Amino acid sequence: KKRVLSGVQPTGSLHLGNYLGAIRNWVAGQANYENYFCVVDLHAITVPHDPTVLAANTYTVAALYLACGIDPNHATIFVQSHVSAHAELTWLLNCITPLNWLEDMIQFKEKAVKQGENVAAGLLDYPVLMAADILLYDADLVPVGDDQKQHLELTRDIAARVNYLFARNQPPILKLPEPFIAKAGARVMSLTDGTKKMSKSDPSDMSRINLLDSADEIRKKIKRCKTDPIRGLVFDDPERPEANNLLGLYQVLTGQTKEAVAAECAEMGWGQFKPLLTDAVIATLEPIQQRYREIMTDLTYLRGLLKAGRDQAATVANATLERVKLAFGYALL
Ligand code: AQP
Repeated sequence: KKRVLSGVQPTGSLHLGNYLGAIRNWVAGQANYENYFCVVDLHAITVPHDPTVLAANTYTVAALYLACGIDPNHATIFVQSHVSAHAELTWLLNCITPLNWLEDMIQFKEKAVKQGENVAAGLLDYPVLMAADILLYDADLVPVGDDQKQHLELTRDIAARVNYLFARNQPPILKLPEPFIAKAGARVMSLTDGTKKMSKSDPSDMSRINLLDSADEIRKKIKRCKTDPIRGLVFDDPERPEANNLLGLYQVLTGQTKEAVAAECAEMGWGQFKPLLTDAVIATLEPIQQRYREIMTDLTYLRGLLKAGRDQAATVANATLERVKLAFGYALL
């Protein structure tokens, strides 16, 4: 079976973008692959973080993986900081990654602007840590949202550079992964600005639908979300990014084709459409929230699962780390 690796940061509430761009696709393909899904808590501290909530958020994300349908029989679920090979390989990769590759990353530029003068070196290094995550597991496929595509390309460049520097004309040391970006849901946009992606770090909670929002909150957010005064809702009009985003959401959530949604909504006004979208969101999130509450009533099960996940992940990761250290010329005992 091909191997899949992906992860989400425990930086705040997971939202519909994380679900539709990533987790839902992990669930859909899980039976066909050997899966590793991690909670990337080392990435979570690349922006200022609150130590009093990091652990709780880590359990929340792991529980949401299960609640969204990740099956522990098909997937190893673990926490990044529990497997020390991630940090170790990052250091080795840091030392062969040209600085200007990192300075060119769009996410770094966007997040660095928000941080002002307090940008941590770790933020620049975020994609190298992500490369280590992926390369440690010899992952074939990395299912992520569209916003991570550039980081995946960088991961391939870093792997190719290691192979070139230390295994020229020999079997490669690191495997180059393929991105796996589903078309529908790949980029869910903000509810308050259809040109920006839905994001955990947007200061306005009205900009996103969190997976744990109550039905009332969802209703309120969709009622107030940004629209336009035009009647008749259409996809792909660059002048109407909100219409495109909300129709796209409705399409993925109801599992319909784009053509069917376009036909259904061609004559609709927002007043008629918004309740339909609201119902579709609530119908998707209610069963997830129910399972989430069950998992969180007793953390014993989740902790046990994460321990087993750590042991399984470490076995694979340590073997790769040793291979890379040998190639770099380290003295191994
Ligand atoms: N708006 C989005 N549409 C589609 N996919 C998305 N993803 C994130 N936002 C969207 C995908 O979710 C996965 C996990 O993301 P992450 O938490 O590791 O980091 P992120 O991409 O930085 O997510 P956020 O919500 O935007 O967090 P902040 O605001 O903290 O940076 C990834 O596969 C991502 O593609």
